[in-house]
Parts: sequence; structure tokens; C-alpha cells
Amino acid sequence: MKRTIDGFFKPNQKSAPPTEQSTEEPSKHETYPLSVAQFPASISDALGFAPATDGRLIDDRPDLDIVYYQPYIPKEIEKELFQFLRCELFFYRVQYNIKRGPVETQINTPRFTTVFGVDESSYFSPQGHLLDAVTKRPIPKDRYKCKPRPIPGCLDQLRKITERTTDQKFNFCLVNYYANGNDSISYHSDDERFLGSNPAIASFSLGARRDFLMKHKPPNSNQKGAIDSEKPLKLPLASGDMLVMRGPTQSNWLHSIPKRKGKDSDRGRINITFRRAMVRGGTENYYTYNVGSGGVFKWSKERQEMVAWTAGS
Ligand SMILES: O=C(O)CCC(=O)C(=O)O
Repeated sequence: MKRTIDGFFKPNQKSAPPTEQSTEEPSKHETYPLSVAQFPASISDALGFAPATDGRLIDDRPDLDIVYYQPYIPKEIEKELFQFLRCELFFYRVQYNIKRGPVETQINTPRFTTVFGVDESSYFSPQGHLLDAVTKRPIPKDRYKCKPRPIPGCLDQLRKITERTTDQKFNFCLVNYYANGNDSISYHSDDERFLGSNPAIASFSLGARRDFLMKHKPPNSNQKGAIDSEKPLKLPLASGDMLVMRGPTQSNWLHSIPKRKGKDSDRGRINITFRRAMVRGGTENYYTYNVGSGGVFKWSKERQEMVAWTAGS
């Protein structure tokens, strides 16, 4: 059913109606533990109206260049889109070890993560085969230690819309799921060399409102930490909002989603970022830290939480 513009401007619904199933084949791939459904027509059609508002430029601080859409996703589908992605995607709770001097510490990533895509040296054929970007032939078997995954159809639809809005090209989609206010991401910048200089990153928020804090890196320093005394810039990201961080932002600013108490802290939030990795190192890095080597988690409608998933469950 195609929606009309009149239908689209009907008053917002408080809660999402049950999602209709798409008639299109779900996305499947040998690297996926489960298939991923396509967007139902209700989401697909309304996405044609995105962005729902004009972006606001935030560039009033040194080295900051952000476009903030409040919202980007049409209000009519923001809840349904959140529920659809939480149900359809599979996630990981990644653990890894870091060595500080002689001491090895285990890091437990404090949120659920998943990732799709491959860097510029390769691409997926429509049949899902990884091909070399130059020769257009299957990649050598030893190109990657990880197993890159194609972006499933639903997220790829959002990627294409985002590319048109931002006039940028993206080959990676990272998804975070913050189950509640205890899940977080600490101050960091997405300034890895594999993203090239001045990378543009488009970042979507769905579900619970969470604060996005930003601090300028200490001037003339390679230090990772921010200046502690500085008051952070706070963007109260709401469901459907989208941020484009671009230009000198990543090389000069840190960002974080701190833990949250009180209002909205019992609700889940999805963050989707689209990025462009230029070289193989980016692919290895993203799969190591967003898929890892542990088990799969899937949303349970009965239990209303992410549960460990095993084949056949
Ligand atoms: O959840 C967010 O809005 C931020 C996510 C983020 O900073 C990241 O994935 O690098």
C-alpha cells in the first residue's frame, strides 16, 4: 500500500501499530546467524519523506562542524522503526583484552553492538560474494581475518537516503543497542586513520532519549582524554534525531553517551552510524570490536529483553 502525503501528515500515533510483514524476501547471507526482514511498506514509504526537518548547523565552537536533524525520521514511523530494528537485528556483547604495560585487562563493552559492511578495497556482488574493488574478481582468501557481512536490505535503504541527504558515501553501518541507562559509551573520537581525514559520520537515534556529550580535545596534545574542567556540549538526542559529524570534528572533539538515571533510563535506545572505511584495517577493527567472538543476542518479544540466541532457538 503506497501512502499519500495526506496520510503522512495525519496526527502522530502514540504507540506503533503492529508492524506489517514485508512481502519482499528477507536479507540472508552465509555470515548472518539469522535472516533480516525488509522494511514493511509502512516504514519504506514514509522514509521517502526523510529528512522530516531541515538540519541545523552547529559550528559555533572551534573545530566543530555538525548538522543536527531534530528529527530526521518522520514522526509517524519513528516508534515502528525502533521496534522493527530491535526485533530484526542480531547483536553481540563484545569482550576483549587490552594490555596496559604488563597488565592485561578484560573489557566488557557496556552495550550491545553489531556491524555490517566492508572497506573500499572490496565490495559485495548482488549475490553476496566479496569482490576486489579493482579487479572485480573474488578477493584473495587471506584478505580478511574477520568475515565481512553485507549491509542488510533494510539498513541499506536507510544508508542510501542518508547518502543523498549528506552528499557522502558510506560503506559501513554500526549499530549500538543501549538496553537501559546502565549501558553507555565512554569519551572517544572516531578519528581512526582508516576513515581518512575529516570523516563524515551520520548517527541516528531511536528509542529512549539519551544525552550526547562532547568535549574538545586538549589543545596541542595527542592525549586521548578531554579537559576535565570544561563544560561539555550536550545534545539531548531524541528518537528519530540524526547528527552528521564532519570536517574537523572527529580530530578535535570527543563524544560519549554517559550512563543515565531517572527519566527514560529503563528504556532501550538504538544508535545507527554510517561511516566510510578506506582500507582493510577498518574492516578488521569494526568486526573485532562490534561482533567479536562471543554469542549472538536477539530481542525476545515475550521477555522484552535481549536474550542469548542459539541456532534453532
Ligand atoms: O550512541 C551514540 O549516539 C554514539 C555512538 C558512538 O559514539 C559510536 O558508536 O562511536
